[in-house]
Amino acid sequence: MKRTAVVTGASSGIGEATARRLAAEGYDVVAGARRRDRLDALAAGTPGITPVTLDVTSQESVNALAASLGRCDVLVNNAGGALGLESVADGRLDDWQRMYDTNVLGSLRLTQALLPKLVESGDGVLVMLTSTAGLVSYEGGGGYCAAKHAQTSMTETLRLELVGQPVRVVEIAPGMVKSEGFAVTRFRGDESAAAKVYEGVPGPLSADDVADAIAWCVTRPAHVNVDRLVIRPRAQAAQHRVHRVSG
Ligand code: 8X3
Repeated sequence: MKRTAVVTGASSGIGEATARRLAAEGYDVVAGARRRDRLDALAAGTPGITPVTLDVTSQESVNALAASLGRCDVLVNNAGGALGLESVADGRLDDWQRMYDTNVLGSLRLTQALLPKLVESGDGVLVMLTSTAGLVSYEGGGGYCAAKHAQTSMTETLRLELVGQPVRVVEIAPGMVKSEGFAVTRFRGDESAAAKVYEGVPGPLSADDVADAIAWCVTRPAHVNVDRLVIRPRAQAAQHRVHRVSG
């Protein structure tokens, strides 16, 4: 029986790359996201991927996904993202709410819905895509750092609560990843502001780099739990210490 992996936020960036990579590793991949047209294109070009319309902020949508699955061996909670770079003083409540709802509660909804199947698989792997923003704080990061810190804490708690059960809990915390959409969403569609994030950085990570790390973690033997994998480009020694070259 082939193992099944569910990947959320699979219509672009790290989620899409992870869906492709896990399919190449031999998993039946259930790729969930809201943008069905993009999922269909992904599935059409990659054998082993089943597209599922999924809104992680809707309990109904998450329940429907869970009910449709015969099994689940791997869950990659990737859906989420950043909105805005305002200071805490100027932060927009609706942005903070949205970031909490997608990054934290979205992961919680999927985890609660699929945990029984992960346990049942006998070797379940739950992967949480957090961020280095879940480990440190930075100016303008307010709502995103708060949400990612919450997700990091939830991941640690889960690992403690699940000890003794056949489920590994893996946290992947990427630093600077130049992926389609992340910075553009954060800057509310301003492409040139988004491009500046990566300006002069020799070799920011790609979505494929992160997918590679995820694939490595989930394909370790069942007794090996990679608790947290922090992955940054060589040019980013720390959140504020980024090497840039002028063009
Ligand atoms: C993305 C990393 O530095 O934009 O999760 O917070 S950062």
